[in-house]
Amino acid sequence: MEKLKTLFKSKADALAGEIKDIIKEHGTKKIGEVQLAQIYQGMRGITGMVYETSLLDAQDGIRFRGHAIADLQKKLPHADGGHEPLPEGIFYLMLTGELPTKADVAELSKDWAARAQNTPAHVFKAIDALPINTHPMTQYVVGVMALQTESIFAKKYAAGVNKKDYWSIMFDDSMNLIARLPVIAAYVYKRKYKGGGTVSVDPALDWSANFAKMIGYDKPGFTDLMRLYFTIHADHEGGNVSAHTTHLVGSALSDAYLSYAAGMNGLAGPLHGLANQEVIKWIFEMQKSLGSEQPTGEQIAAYVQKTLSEGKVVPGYGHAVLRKTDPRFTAQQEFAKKYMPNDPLVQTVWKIYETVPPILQSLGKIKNPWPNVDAHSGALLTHYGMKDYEYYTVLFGVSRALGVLAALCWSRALGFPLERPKSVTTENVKAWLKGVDTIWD
Ligand code: HAX
Repeated sequence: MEKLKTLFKSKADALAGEIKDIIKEHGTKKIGEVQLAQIYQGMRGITGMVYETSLLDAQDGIRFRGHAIADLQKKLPHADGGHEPLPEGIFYLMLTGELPTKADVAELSKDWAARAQNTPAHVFKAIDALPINTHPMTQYVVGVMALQTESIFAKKYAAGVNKKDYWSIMFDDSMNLIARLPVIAAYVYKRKYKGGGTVSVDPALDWSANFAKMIGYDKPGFTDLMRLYFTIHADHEGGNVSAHTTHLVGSALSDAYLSYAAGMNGLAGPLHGLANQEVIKWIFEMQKSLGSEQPTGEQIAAYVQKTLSEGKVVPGYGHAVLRKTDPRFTAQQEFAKKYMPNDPLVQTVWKIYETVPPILQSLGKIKNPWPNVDAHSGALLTHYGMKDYEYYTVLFGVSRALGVLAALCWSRALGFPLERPKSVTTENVKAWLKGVDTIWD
């Protein structure tokens, strides 16, 4: 992978120079202003960090280095016989800003398969120490944390390393970690749902095909679904909980393992990545409660009202930034239209899509009534037989590694400092409102 590493470094050096000049010339210019409500309400809309790998537009959705998902489905290399982009390609794109060739992507597949060999036994032992009913996300994060013994960054930092070399050891750690994540994820799956067993990587397969094979899902279509899934969940600019957490923890010079594990703990929250399990759970509960596999629009509407009246959210709907249907939802809907248009669960997801937005809109307080990425994925996985919905967020987590670790390489290469925003107390705020000098003035 020397070629990719060298290409990344050349891009990073060029950008680091530009950033230096930008700060020197324009560093005192203001970007927006912060309103009091924003600091109480989750810092929505405050531009507060630089994150190179992707950018989210409220109307158009995510752009990976300027490319929309629908374009990338055509522009990124596919596996022989496959119809969806290989996630290796989106990693290459996020890391370098360049679209990879088929050969670039094949090289990455081979490199990751090689790095994934001989995952240390203590990683599996650490997972095995947990009760079997432990949530798969917890088992996954414990596996990642156990693998931290392999961090080159941590070892070299302890021995004393020049800060100019941080990028290189962050790159090596990121590549090793990404390579082994499907192994950890597959081990957790087999342990929890298939009575256990070892997992091993086939050097001839790509990252997604290896994962599908390790978990025992070799049905036609599932591997391609994994390629699409791992591509579209990879990144969503820097402010979302998993990306921001990884970035924040990494800013303390925590290594890739520590930083990514922290991000995964954020992904495991129900308002973020866990929403994919919540969606399918909610649909199964609705079907059970109504005694119907394919409820009508009226039945769904009544169930949505019941959910809202119980003080719960409708999972899979709404977004902190997006104000339109998530293009990641649309990409999955297109996949379903092509391969499983008559699946009753898929049709129910589409019926929910017709029914929910007007109801949420009518409440008058929800800024985005449209579906997000999590509204569709469970129906696709269930179609291929994967009904173990508590596992779904692990799949999201494997994919998210591509974005947050590419971004972490950028943060170290650009020498981004420790992140440390200012906080205030309500006492401060009240004093400030009365015109008293406060510590932030
Ligand atoms: N169902 C019911 N109420 C909702 C709602 C939904 N789907 N989405 C937003 N609201 C409510 C909020 O809870 C909030 O209510 P209160 O004022 O009573 O606190 C109000 O509408 C305003 O919220 P908002 O400004 O529109 O949305 P936020 O930026 O605060 O929150 C969330 C964004 C994604 C957290 C929110 O839409 C939500 O809870 N959605 C359901 C959970 C979900 O699908 N999460 C996954 C999001 C995508 C993602 O990260 N995937 O990993």
